[in-house]
Amino acid sequence: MSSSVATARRLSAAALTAAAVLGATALPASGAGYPRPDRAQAEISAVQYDSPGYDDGSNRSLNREWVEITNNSRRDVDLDGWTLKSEDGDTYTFDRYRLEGRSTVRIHTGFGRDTDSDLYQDSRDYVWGNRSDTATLRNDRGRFIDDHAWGHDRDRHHHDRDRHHHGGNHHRQ
Ligand SMILES: [Ca+2]
Repeated sequence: MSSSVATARRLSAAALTAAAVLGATALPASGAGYPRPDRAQAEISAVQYDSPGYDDGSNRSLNREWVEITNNSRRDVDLDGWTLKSEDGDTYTFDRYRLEGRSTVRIHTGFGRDTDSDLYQDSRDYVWGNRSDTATLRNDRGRFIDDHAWGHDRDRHHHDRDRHHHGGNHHRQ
């Protein structure tokens, strides 16, 4: 195919058009022949930290704290053995769960009955920090897939750096 494209460059405009059609026909085949099996296909798409309303510790409140993971590929992703971890080390391990292509699963903190779209950590306490935390997703081999940070974490690092370089800066909230 590449040799015919090279030849086409030396042909007339009419022949070029014909060659372009040929080239376009050949394109999908070469595109599909470029596999990326190790590409991360799942990501943390949303986090509802700080359950809406007063944190009374009820199961209802715990379940309104959640993390969502989205599979952006067309293929199912087997999440069995994958982990979702907080900065404190609270770890949820997926158990025999497949996330379908182009779909999202919500992992609630409290108790509940797992479905295809909703999973439950069955925790009696909040997992995600209201002020700051990082949710980290790793696969069953412990390989980093994605993380999602919020709150003061990055500010704090900057703050510490600022204090280090400028000899104290306590004005930031
Ligand atoms: Ca709250």
